[in-house]
Amino acid sequence: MKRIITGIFVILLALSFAACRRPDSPVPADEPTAAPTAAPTEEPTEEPTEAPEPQTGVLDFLTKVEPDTQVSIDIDYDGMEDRIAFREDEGGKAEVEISRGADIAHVFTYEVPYSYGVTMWIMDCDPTDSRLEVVITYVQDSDDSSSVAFRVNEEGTWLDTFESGMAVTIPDGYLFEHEAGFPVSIRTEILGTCFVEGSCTVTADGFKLVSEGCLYPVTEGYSRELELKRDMELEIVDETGSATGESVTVPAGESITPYSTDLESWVCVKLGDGRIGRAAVAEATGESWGWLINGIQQDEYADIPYAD
Ligand SMILES: [Ca+2]
Ligand SMILES: [Ca+2]
Repeated sequence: MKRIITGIFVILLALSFAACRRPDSPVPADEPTAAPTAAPTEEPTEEPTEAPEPQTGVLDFLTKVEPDTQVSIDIDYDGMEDRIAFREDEGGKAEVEISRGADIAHVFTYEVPYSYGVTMWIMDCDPTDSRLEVVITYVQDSDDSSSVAFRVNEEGTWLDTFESGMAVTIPDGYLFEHEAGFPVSIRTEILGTCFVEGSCTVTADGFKLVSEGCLYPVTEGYSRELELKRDMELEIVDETGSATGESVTVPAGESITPYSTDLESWVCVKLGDGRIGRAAVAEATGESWGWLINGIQQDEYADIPYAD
């Protein structure tokens, strides 16, 4: 049933976009893949043949909305179309306006501060919760990214607004599966200022990471290697992040390369021999500032490259 409803959304959306979509606009990502969904099994199963096969290869609903577009879509599954207008003026100000079919007297608006690269998507982060999410991301004049998600509240009376400092980085043509989330880039100061890359979803409580951690980007011609000034204790983990039971002490003078982090409680680094070690991290509290690794200020371990 949900698939049928989603299908109806797509048709509605396609109709509403028909007049204004650019020819090169990406196709909504919820189209089924070319992979067959009911490939014959090698061996007969004991299940009755009329039993429905679990759907595979069907992607969840996600579509990009171009600026200066108005979309009609039912974002709260109440059977009434809602309208989402997305405007951007030449001065770099953008506005999102949502009027719900259930309450046309009250129009929800959100003003995006001066920014550039403002992008909007409508997506279904959880096919079971009778809600769609409207997500925008933008870059501020300071080059900091922000993202905002709008979602009809539990009571169905208004829209919840969730703001986040992460950047949503969904590429055109992205094949969205809600369980895997959508790609985001998040600034961290752990072992240096940089943007780590993870996957995120939007729940009734807002943005939530779904990836185990976020990976430090690998940039050609740029090394994040840090030479240790003091010994660092690490727990060796395998590629899935599971502890192997082995611990090492990387001595001062050797180098480590930041590999991944959950942005709050651990960081993994690559050792010279390719193994991955994990250390506990915590944000300093009280009078102190910065990040602690195994309870010690990270600057004591290495010269950490911070951005201004
Ligand atoms: Ca509605
Ligand atoms: Ca949903």
